[in-house]
Amino acid sequence: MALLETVRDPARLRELTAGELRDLAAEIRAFLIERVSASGGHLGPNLGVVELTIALHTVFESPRDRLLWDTGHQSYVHKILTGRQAGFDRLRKSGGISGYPSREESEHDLVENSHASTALSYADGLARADAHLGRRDRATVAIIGDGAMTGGMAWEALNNIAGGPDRPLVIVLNDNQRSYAPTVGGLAEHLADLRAGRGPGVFEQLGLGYLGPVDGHDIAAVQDALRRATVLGGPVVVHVITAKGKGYRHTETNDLDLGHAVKPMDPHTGQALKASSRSFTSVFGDKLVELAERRADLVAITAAMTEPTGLLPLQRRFPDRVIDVGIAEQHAVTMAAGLSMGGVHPVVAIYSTFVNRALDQLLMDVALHRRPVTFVLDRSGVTGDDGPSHNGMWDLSVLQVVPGLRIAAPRDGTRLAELLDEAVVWDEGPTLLRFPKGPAGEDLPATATFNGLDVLRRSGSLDVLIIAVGVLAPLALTVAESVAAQGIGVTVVDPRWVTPVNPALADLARRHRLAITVEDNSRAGGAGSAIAQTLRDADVHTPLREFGIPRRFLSHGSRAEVLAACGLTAEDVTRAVAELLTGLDTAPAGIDDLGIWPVHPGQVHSGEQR
Ligand SMILES: Cc1ncc(C[n+]2csc(CCOP(=O)(O)OP(=O)(O)O)c2C)c(N)n1
Repeated sequence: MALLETVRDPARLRELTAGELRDLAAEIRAFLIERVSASGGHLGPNLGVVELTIALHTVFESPRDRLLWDTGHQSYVHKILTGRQAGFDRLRKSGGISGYPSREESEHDLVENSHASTALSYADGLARADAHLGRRDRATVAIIGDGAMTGGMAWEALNNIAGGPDRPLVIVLNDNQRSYAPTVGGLAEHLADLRAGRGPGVFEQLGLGYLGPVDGHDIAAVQDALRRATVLGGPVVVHVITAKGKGYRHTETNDLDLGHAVKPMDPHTGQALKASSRSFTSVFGDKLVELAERRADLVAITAAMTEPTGLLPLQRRFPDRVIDVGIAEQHAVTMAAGLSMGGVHPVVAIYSTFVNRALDQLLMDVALHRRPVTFVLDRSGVTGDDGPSHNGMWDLSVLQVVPGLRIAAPRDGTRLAELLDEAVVWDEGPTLLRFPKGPAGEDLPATATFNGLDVLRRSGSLDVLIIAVGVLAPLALTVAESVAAQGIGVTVVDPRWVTPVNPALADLARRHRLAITVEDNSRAGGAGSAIAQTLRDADVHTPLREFGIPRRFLSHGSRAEVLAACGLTAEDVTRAVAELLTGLDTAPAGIDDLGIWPVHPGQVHSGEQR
C-alpha cells in the first residue's frame, strides 16, 4: 500500500504519473477487498468505480468542484481518496465511518443520500444557484448508475437540466448494466445501443451533450472525456462503461448481484463468516411461492430488489410472476393498482424506507380506489448499519393515515405466514405487513386470544398491560418476566393487525392500572399514539406510555446498539414500568380472567378483528 499511504488528500493524485495512478488503483482494490470483507458493505459497486473515482479527483478539485454520488453506496473510493482510509477499520460500525456520504465526516461530501435517483436534482439546483449568483468558478458533477437512472426523479431532473443549455453540469452515467440484478426495461435496451455506438441517443435528443461510451477502467480515457465535457460547457452526459465487482474473483463470479452488498466474509473463499439463521425475508419468500402455487392471479412486484426482498424463490418457480420495475417505487405502487383493476392480486415487496417515496400513490391510487393490493415491507424498524436513511422507522407514522389500509406486524415466522394468508384474501382494500431485517427467531405461540388479539402472557393481578407490536414481543415478554418477579401482575398482548386499532385493546386497557406500548417505529404517529387516541375516544382513563423510537435520525451501528440508544431494551422498559406503577395512586387491581379464550392446538386465526 506504498502509494495509498501517501494519499491523504485528492490534491496528491495530481502529482502522480499515469503509471502511478494505475498502481494506486490496484492498491485501492486490494484495500477494499481486505476491509470490506471484514466489515461487510458495498464491495461490488466500489470495485467497479476505482478508476472512475481516481479520474474524477484528478480532473476536478473537490470540494470546490462538487462531486455528487447518486445513492452513495459507491462512494468508498471517494472516501479513501479524501482522507478517510483509517475509518475503514470501523466501516458502518457504531462510531466508525458511514457506508454512505456523510457531511459530518468530510467537506468532500455534500449530500447524504442513499435513496436513489436524487443526484441530478441536487446538481440541477447547484447549477441554477451558480447561474443565479453569476459564478462560473466551480463545477457540478453528478455520478449516477444505470440502475438509479431508471428512477422517475432522474428523468424529472433531466427534463429540467436539458431546459438550461447554458448551465454547465457534468452527468457521469456509470453504466455497469446492473442494479442488484441486471438493469431492466427500455432504458437498459437503449444503453446497450449506445454502448454499441448506435446513436443518436435519448440524451442528445433531449438537447444534452453526450460523450461516450468511454472505458471506465481506463483512467486516461475517462480523464479526457471529463475534460472535454467541461470545455463543452452546458449540461453533458459522459457515458462511462464499468464492470461491477471488477478485479476480485468472488464478486466477478457472483451472478446474483456481483457482490453488490456483502456480509462479513473470508476474503479468500468469499464465504460469509456467519451462517445466517432463517430470516423473515426467507419465510416470506417461501410462503409467497406456496400462495402462488394455489392462486394463479397472484403476482409480485419489486423495485429492482428481487433477491433482497425475498422474491427469488418465486422468480425461480414462476419467472413471469415477478415484475421488476427498476428503481421506481412510485410506478410500482400505481402499476399495482392497475394490475388489481385488471383482476390480478399484486404483492408489492419493498423496503420500508423506500415506501415513503410512494405515499401519494398508496393513498390516492390504491387506497382511494380500495384496491386489494398487498404490501410487504422488509427492513421495517431499525436496520442499523446502513445508517439514518435506511431505518424503516416511519412506515406506521406515514401509512396509518391511509384510510382503509390494514397493517399487520408479525412477531415471528409463523405469524408472518398466517398474516400473509389473511392479507391476500382481504378484498376490500389494501393490506400491508411490516417486519425487520434479520432472523425470524423462535416462534412465540399465543397462550390465549381476546377478540382477535394474541395473548402472550397473563399472570397476577391486572397491573400492567403490555401491547407489543410485532418483533418487540420478545422484549415485552422479558419485561413481563422481570416485572412479574417484582410481584407485579402483567398481561402481554400482540394485536397482530396494528391498524386499524383493535377496540379490544381499549377493553383490556380499561381493566389494567397501566398500559404501555412497545414498537420499533417512531413514537411520533406510531402504533402507540394511535392506541392512545383509541383509548381516549373510548373514555378509558388508564395511563398509557408509548415506548418507541424518538423523532431523531439514528446514526449507524448494530440493530441492538441502535435500539439500546433509543431506550428500547428490556432493562429500560422494566425500570420505567416499575417507576410508573409506583407513581400511580390507583389500588392494585384484582385477578380477573378477562374473558380470554385459550388457544387450542392447531387453531388458526381467521382475521377475527376487522
Ligand atoms: C429509492 C431507492 N430504492 C431502492 C434502493 C436500493 N438500491 C440500492 S443500490 C441499488 C442499485 C443501484 O444500481 P446503480 O445505480 O446502477 O448503481 P451500482 O450499484 O450498479 O453502481 C438499489 C436498487 C435505493 N437505494 N433507493
